[in-house]
Amino acid sequence: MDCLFCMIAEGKIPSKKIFEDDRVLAFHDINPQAPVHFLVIPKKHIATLNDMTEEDCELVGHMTYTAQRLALELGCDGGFRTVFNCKEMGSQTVYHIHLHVLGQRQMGWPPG
Ligand code: IU
Repeated sequence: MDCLFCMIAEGKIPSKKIFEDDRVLAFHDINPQAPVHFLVIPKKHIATLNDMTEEDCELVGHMTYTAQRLALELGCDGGFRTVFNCKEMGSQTVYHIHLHVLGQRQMGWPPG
């Protein structure tokens, strides 16, 4: 499949891997926006959050739990930001869902 994050999940394109299991992969973002900035992706191809179905709920819950666990392992015990960008208006650029995890700096609100 012609999807960059599928190829990263399959190990065909290298990434700075943090964690992997049978369902998800976590790796450092190539263009970090915070001292800690990694992505959690499902191995299953889901293009956008709008393409998620009820059967994906457990998978997305596992992505969220993985994000929390790794954020704490990387020292973000004071808090961190998680973001799913969805489609053009949400600034999504890679069409394979990914949970951004940003930490180790003070976040602002509202986001840009
Ligand atoms: P977005 O939510 O789709 O805008 O985020 C895509 C992210 O994927 C963005 O932060 C990129 O820096 C990141 N990324 C990456 O880590 N490795 C890549 O090969 C590519 C994008 I292309």
